[in-house]
Amino acid sequence: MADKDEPGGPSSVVLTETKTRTQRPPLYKVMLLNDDYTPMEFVVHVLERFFGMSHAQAFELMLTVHKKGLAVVGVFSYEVAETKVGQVMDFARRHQHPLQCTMEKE
Ligand code: TYC
Repeated sequence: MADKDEPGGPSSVVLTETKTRTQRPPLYKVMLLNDDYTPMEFVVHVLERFFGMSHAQAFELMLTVHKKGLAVVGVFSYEVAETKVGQVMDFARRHQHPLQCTMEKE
């Protein structure tokens, strides 16, 4: 009974289709929120220190947050975004400023 192989039986051939779709890791926007109390120079310093911006870039972005209420200050992997948010919140708290930094999936 060699001709009576059932599909999926011992001598059937299984063809596996491999879809090569590249999985990009999700990215997260890190945002700074405006408030009425944190000094402008402190925010500029935060942007220089934790986001590697020049003084001019940092000053411009600080003004954007000041005028618009919030701005994206960088886009990172989950782990890096979480670290940046933690560093900024910690630094602001230690200096007793109410500066808020949050992250959101892009
Ligand atoms: N609005 C603040 C002030 O006038 C400055 C400021 C800018 C605070 C950006 C927070 O994320 C911020 N002193």
